[in-house]
Amino acid sequence: LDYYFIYGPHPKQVLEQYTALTGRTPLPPIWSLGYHQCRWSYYPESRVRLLASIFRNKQIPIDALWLDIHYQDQYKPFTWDASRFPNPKAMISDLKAQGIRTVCIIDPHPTVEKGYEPYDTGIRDDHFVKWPNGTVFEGPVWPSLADRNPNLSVFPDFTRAATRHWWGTLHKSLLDIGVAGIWNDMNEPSVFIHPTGTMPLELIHDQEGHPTSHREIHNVYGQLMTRSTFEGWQALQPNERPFILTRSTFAGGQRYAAVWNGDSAADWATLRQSVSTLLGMGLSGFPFVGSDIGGFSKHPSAELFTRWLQVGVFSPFMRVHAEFDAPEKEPWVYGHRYESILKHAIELRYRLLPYLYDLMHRASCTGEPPMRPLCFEFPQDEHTYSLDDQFLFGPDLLIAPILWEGAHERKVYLPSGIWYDFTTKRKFQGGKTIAVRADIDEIPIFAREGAFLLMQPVVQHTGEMSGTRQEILIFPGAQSQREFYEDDGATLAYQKGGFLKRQFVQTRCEEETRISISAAQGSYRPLERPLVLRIVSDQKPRLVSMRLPLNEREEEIFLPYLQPEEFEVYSRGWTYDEQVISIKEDDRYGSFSFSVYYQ
Ligand code: NBV
Repeated sequence: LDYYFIYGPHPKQVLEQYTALTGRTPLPPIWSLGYHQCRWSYYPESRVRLLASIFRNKQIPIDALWLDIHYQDQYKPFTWDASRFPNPKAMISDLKAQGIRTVCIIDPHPTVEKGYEPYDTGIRDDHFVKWPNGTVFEGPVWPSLADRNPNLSVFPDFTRAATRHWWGTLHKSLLDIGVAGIWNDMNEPSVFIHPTGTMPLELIHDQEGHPTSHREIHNVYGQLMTRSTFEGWQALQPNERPFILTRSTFAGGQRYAAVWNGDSAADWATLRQSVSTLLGMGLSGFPFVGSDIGGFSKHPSAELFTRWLQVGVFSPFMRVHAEFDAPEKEPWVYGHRYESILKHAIELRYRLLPYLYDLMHRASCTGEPPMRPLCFEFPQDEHTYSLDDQFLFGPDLLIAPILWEGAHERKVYLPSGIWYDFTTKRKFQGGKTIAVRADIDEIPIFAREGAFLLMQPVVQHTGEMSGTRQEILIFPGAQSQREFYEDDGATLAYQKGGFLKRQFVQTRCEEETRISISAAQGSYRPLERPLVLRIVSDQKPRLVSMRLPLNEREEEIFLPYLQPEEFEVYSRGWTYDEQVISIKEDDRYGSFSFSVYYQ
């Protein structure tokens, strides 16, 4: 055993040092942070197309639809069932034209079948796990339950570099037709053998020429599978960001895949447990995590589904999923009232996407998870140590979801400092526990004094973001600052300077609040867009100005006051409504600032 002692002392430093050792999650494609709809399984093609059109007609934002094991021919990885999906390429490209990506499941169990390429090439080149006597291990998984020619499966030995490379190349057929994400399941590995549910422990893995038994490899098998998928993808599409979801992984697996916490039962105790599990995963170096919204097995009530989705808004990975015989779980199946509540929650996710994307960028640099326990930010406050039913979303938002059946209120602990109710903008003194009400359409959310939230209006998918107005919601304190990161959300151009980074600073004194925006670093520029600052304030200002550098001097331009109803229509100006000062201007990338004068 090798021991590593990580000093910290702040939890953020512990995680930074731990992830310096085990690796960090690369910046994901931005679409993968949108809303995902999945079930076991959506088929045939007409049903998938119908789903896409219902989402678009109802204007419920979505970025991805998922295909579980039934898209494959007799559960064989890297094949398509031609009767259910006669033309996957056309379907995938039609969905993409509507801003919806397709993600496909790939399990690590090719079928034993001559004439099936993964089996033939795998046997030829010695890619499968073996018994100690050298014969290839064959075990039952999905293909043994196929309707036609049920058969056993073989298992790639991902401990061999040549095997990882070969497995990676098999993804070409999927990536070539536009599949945007790969879902690695059953990679513990799961084998239908009782009572262990996995491979016999005496099986032999090559381990880069140092053979060892499955006893030693079991816990890293899933991670090695995702590594193989990730590296294969990098080789096939060198300028793309892979998106992989995995069920099994190991310390360091954050470099390759997002993780979900497996099959959840649709009950309240499991919802509560999922929150602490996701927080624990975040502290363990895995920032890109989520649970099956609505639960996987059993039938969630409309209330449970809604409360679960409200947690999902703040889970970095947000996917609804359902077991094979679970009822439908699309946002419209619970009737009009719930449809509109769920739609609003998904819209909130999209409004906060620029903030989440920035948090994922930070995670890629420091390991800090977007969804984090309070003790991660407030380690000096012992009160926070046992809180696992409320959490922070980035440094600035405190989320206190309703996790109990029938509950319309709950207790929330606010650490010391000033906090604002995100919706009503009401102010609270922290350092104590308060009681809050939250009807089924409400999520208790609090913003920390000094918070900057990078937001946008609702979009139907992430492809609509560039050129959409940027909104910065500010909860002023005496002085605070925040750096925000943006890029094209898709390619690796950011590694060569193709990003946009700038510093926002706010200072407040008696008669003035000033927001300064630094000159942009990096070469990425979104399409031309308006910038809207929203500053929470219980005082109506007298004047608002913008300062721009002008030939070594500074020019101060006073902005026109607009009535609240005019604000949407005009391209520049300011207004005051419901305790928020809104300022609109063209976004620009040199340094500039806004001053709000109260007297
Ligand atoms: O592929 C079917 C399911 C999948 O929907 C689920 O998310 C995984 O966790 N998969 C498990 C296999 C089911 C085994 C009983």
